[in-house]
Amino acid sequence: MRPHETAPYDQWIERSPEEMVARAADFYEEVNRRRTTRYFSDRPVPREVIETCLKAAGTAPSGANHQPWHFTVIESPRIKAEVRHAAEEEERIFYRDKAPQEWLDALAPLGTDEDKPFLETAPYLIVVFSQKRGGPNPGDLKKNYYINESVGIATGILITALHHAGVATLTHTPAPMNFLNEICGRPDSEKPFLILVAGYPAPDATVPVAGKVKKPLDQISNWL
Ligand code: IYR
Repeated sequence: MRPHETAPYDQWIERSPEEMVARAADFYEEVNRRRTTRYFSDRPVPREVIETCLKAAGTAPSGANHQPWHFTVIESPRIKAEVRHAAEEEERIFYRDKAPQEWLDALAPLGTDEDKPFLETAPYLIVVFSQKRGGPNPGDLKKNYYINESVGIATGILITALHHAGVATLTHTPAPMNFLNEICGRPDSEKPFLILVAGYPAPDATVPVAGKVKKPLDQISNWL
């Protein structure tokens, strides 16, 4: 191995097998209560919650530890309205013209459509960008690696951190999403990855029954 600076792994906490079993079960029970909803309340959520969850996302593993992500948090009602307007324009084209029937059929059980009021109602829109170039230090312009994998993992941690903190989310991916660079003032070297709508669910929020159906363990795994 080439010489590199090391430090003891001293933040690791050893757990007994019994504790591991219990913690795994507790965590499963908690994440299994997460649902994606399209109905949000406008009740405010403390900014510190979002900041801490973003810090959690920023701990994600990434290609060469380049951390190829950027999160723009939109709380301004004016800018949220701009995002809604642009997203609905794209979505109208998607639902009316672009989407093949097979895709529309796949979405039917989820009840999605071109109306995206949640983009204005929810207190925060977190726009996740992936970076083609960057590096661990400010100003780095090195090539990034495994960008989608890295940003996907960070986004997964962000969704889980928000859920754990008591914040509901909706992953929204208008296509194409280039309009987000302009609205968020991000460079062309960054690509919008998705919008995470975040806030309290509306008091009368619903979730599609089809979204509750998760494949059982024997359908998502095998052991050799
Ligand atoms: N972007 C569209 C369509 C859409 C696509 C998939 I795949 C979804 O899981 C949900 C929606 C929209 O946001 O409505």
